[in-house]
Parts: sequence; structure tokens; C-alpha cells
Amino acid sequence: MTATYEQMWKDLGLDLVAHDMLMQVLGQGYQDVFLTQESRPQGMDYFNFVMSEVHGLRIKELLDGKKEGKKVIGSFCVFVPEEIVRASDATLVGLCTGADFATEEVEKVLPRNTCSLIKSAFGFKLGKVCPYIESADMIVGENTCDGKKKSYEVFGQLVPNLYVMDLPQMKSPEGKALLKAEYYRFKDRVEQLTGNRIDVARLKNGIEIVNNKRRAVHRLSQLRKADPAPISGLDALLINQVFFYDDPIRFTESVNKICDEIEERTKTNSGVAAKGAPRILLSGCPMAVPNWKLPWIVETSGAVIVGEESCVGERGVRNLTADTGSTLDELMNAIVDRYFQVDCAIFTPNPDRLQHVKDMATAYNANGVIHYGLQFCQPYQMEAMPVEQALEAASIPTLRIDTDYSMEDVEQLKTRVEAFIERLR
Ligand code: BJ8
Repeated sequence: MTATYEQMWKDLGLDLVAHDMLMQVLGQGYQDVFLTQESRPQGMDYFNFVMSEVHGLRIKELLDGKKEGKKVIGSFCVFVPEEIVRASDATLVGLCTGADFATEEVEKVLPRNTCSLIKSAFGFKLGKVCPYIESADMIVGENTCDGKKKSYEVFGQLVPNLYVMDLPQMKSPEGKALLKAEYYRFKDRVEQLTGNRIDVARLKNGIEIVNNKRRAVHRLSQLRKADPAPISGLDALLINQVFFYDDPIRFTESVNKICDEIEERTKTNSGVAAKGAPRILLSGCPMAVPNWKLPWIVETSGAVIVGEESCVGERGVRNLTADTGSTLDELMNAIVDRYFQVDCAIFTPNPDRLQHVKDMATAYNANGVIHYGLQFCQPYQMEAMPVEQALEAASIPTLRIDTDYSMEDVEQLKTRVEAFIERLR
């Protein structure tokens, strides 16, 4: 891949030496974590390919699209409405936030006690290793947690095209009105960027494309309820991660294809783990590529992950956007209604999330829940306690893990996870 795309990366301004190093680590990590798994569905070949070309062919596709006038919009949060981006014939991509990079440089501009996810975004920019950031015509930041909100003030000095979306903190009528106003402002900005006016037909089309993507992931989630689990949590997480990068129509087809295969598996009671293996629901902070540490520890300790209560998982895709409106305002209201249900921990109070975690544990027949909080993430770390209390009160065993992107605590985490799995047995 390196030779084929070297000029492209150079033109994007990447640091080729650092990028090469990143690709090597990523490739090795992928090999160790994913390709060593047994009984993977054949359909994972497609996702292996996507990952092998995540900085190659996919970037070339985006750049080819740009030559034809198609804009690329980068985002860090599931509150950025993809429907509006699609309606303007632009492409939305999730930006890299799943690994430590250029930490020394990052800590010159951000406090050390910033969560790994934010530091990662800065590291990929400062280290010049993310072709997505460099390809983006606009990068959307959002006022969610304090860390992100304040860090965008600094990020705005590193990139020329940052757009900040304000978001409510409470699920009140005033909060909803703010979201609506911000989505209209975003629509106007996207129209200005792309030169494409968003009308009813275009917005309906955008809604349909994104809903279909979500429907395919819902189908996969339903199939994961089977025992034995027909797909590993790692592979399902990977599919949820690719959701943010791939062409949406191709992604939908590929997920449906793997679901056909998995459906057959469930009919013959075959799976990736033994029937009755402990089943875990993960809950908490999003896990972006290549953050596979905790799922890898869990699934190499004898348990299988059957669901993710996460923005890279069910929180991000839970609801569809109604497409029945016949005016632009009705469709915009439907988009607002859909996103206003996202139960991110930045909301206060946030009772829906407690209910969703409990409901998911029951629906996926999970024996226990592991709450994953990134260090220095106040919203999720603070919410971990009520989540744990609510689950334990419902007799669902819960383990709270706070970690970061380093590998230093792997042994210690493994010991805790193994003890938890023992408890579930
Ligand atoms: S909707 S979860 S994607 S904000 S881990 S940066 S919260 S300190 S990522 Fe998120 Fe949107 Fe919410 Fe989802 Fe802050 Fe916590 Fe870091 Fe986080």
C-alpha cells in the first residue's frame, strides 16, 4: 500500500516517516487482535480489506470525489447529522481518535489530564498522520463535554476549517429549540460549502441512506442475541467503527451480506464461542479505531461481548429518522427528534441511559456489564456510579473500568476482567 499512495499522502502534507510507523503498528495490531480470532464469518474479509485500505483506497476515493466537487466533512461526534451532509452530496467521515500519537507535542497545547480521545485527535493532527483531517473541507467540533468544548478553541488554531456546533446540555424544550436552531445553522453552512441547496427530495434521500445504514447494524445487533454468539464482539465493534469511514451504500450492503451469513450460523447453532460462554455488554465511552484494548482483553479471557452501549455502537444508531414529512421543516424536525434522543452522558440529568443499559443487558442476554470510562472523562466516569448502582440493583453484575489508550495497564486489567468473568460463571 505504501508505495502506491506515497505521493497522495505527501500531497496531503503527511509526515511520511511518522505515518509509515503508525501504519506498521496499526497493521501489526490488527494482525494480532483480529486475524488470530477463530471461526470468523467470511464476510469479515470485506472489513479486513477496508481496514487495510483505510488510509489508502478510501482516501483516494474521497480525493477523487473532491475533484468532481464532492466535499468531505470530518466529525468527532454522533450529534453531527449525517442526513444533512448526505443531502448536500458531501461525505461525512469520523476523524481518528483511537490511539495515542505525538503525545509530547499534544501536551504542549493541552493539559496532561485531558482524556485520551481528545489528545488523540490533536496527536493525529500535530503528528501529521491523519489523511482524513487533511482531506476534510470542513471539520465539525461540537460543544459536548468541557474537554472537547475548550479544546476546540485550541484546535481551531491548528486547522483552517473548524466549524463549532453548539449543543444543549438538558433535554428541555429550550434544549430542543437550541438543537433545531443549530441544525438549521449547520444546514446553511453545508449548503454554502457545497453549493448544493438542500430541498425536500434531497433531504429524504439523505435520511434514507443513513437509515438504511442503521437498519443493517440493527440487524447485526439482533443476530448477536443468539447463544452461541455468531460473531465476536471485536468483529462487531470493527463493523461499528467502519460505519464512520466507509461509503454508506457499500457499507450497508456489506453488513447485510455478513448478516445473511450469520443468520445461517444461528440456524445451525454455530458460533465464535462455546454455547453458554459468559456474555458481556460493554457500556460507556466510544471506542474509535484502533482502540481495541478492552474488547481484546475480554475476549481473550473466555467471555464474548454481545453488545456496545456506546456511540460506536447502539447509542449512535439506536433510532431511525422519520421520513414521512413533506416539507423541509417537517424533515428537519424529524432529524432533531431523532438526535435529541441520543443519551450521551453530557446531558443532565440523563435517566434514559440508565434504562437503556439495563434494557440492553436483558435484550442481549448479557450475564454482566463492563462500564468503560476513559480517564479524565468526567461525564462517563461520573455516570459510571449510577449505572453500576442501577445494574446491581437489577441483579446484573457490573465491573467499572477506567483506563486510557496506553498498554501499560493491560496485565492489571486482564486480572480484573478474568476475576469478573469468574464471578459470572
Ligand atoms: S454523543 S459520547 S461521540 S460527545 S471520552 S471527549 S465525553 S471527556 S466522546 Fe462523545 Fe458525542 Fe457524547 Fe457520543 Fe469528552 Fe469523555 Fe473524552 Fe468523550
